Amino acid sequence: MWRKSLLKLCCYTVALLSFTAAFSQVADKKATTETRNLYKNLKKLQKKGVMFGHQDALAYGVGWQYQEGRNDVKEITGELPAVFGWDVAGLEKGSSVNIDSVPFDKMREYIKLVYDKGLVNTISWHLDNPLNGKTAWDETSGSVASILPGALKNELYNSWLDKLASFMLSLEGSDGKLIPILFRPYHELTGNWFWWGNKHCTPDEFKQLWQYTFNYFNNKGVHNLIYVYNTSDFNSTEEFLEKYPGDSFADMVSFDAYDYKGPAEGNPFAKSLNEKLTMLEAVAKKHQKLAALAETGYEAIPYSEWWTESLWKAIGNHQISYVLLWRNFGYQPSTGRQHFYAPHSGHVSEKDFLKFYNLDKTLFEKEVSKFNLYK
Ligand code: BMA
Repeated sequence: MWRKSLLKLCCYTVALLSFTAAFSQVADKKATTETRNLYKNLKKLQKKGVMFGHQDALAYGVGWQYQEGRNDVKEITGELPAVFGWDVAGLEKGSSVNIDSVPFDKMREYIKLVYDKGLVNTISWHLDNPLNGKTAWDETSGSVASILPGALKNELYNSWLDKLASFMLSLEGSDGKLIPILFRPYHELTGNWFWWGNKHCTPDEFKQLWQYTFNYFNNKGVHNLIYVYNTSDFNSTEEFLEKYPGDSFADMVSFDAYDYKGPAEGNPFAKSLNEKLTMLEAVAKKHQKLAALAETGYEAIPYSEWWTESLWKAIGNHQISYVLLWRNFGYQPSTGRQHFYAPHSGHVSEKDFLKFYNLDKTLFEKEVSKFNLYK
């Protein structure tokens, strides 16, 4: 009798373990060991705190460009961010530099440096419109439909994916392993400003595009990607998930949100960010996915307490893997504005940023590299 019960118990345990294992697996069934480890470890780390990320952070900052060892956040805190964002727009056209003039050869070196330190790389793609050659901000409806199998621009799109695939496969760490990347294509999909955006394709077309891209990379042997689904604004979980390609095609759910107004009138940014994070967390929990605030910031940070009074008030009670601040370009002649989102030494929000940095639950270079994310 006791033998039978023991057998039953064993069966239950095995079933439970495989159920849990299935949930902690990356969408790409052939993902490399390092990619699988990263995913599994990010899930653990998400329970400890939120990693701080910054776009293009090793390439340039406010008042400097391509100076080895420099980084705006490190010059304030003594530590690098934990997550580094890169954008590969331009790669599809065979350009040697990206949309913001970062040479791809340098980007590859930075990505390696980040991986060698045990930190995290994420890639977005502001790709041109394959239908008409205009920029990512072109709003021609029907563009998504034009690159699906059998449609006019499918071959062209394939040739772009080939270029991206070779780039992904050229990312190698000092240990000779392929570097895992949090890949966030077709971002801010609920907005209307990109050709893949909300009004410009149907949910079905968008899902087809995502699944096609996923399968294409898979067939090309690209197995170092963790797929990040990303929206801009949304008012409900249904709206957030309207174009979600399915649990077998995504690993992380995320959105982008920027502050344009500051703390006046009840801090609308913090209030709405907090509400959206509550919805995001619910989605992440239900679908057993990682969660992130994939882009945020208040351009030039005119509010000196923004880090603790706005950002942290909104995110502090939520479980998210990382928060990424957009790029520190500096003065942008095309807009006549200062374009930066993380502080630099001497900035009015420096003191407050140090408070944010010192919080137990904000994670930077040291804590994250100790975590051995790829092992
Ligand atoms: C935008 C701005 C642009 C940039 C683009 C792609 O939000 O920062 O200046 O070209 O992202 O990185």
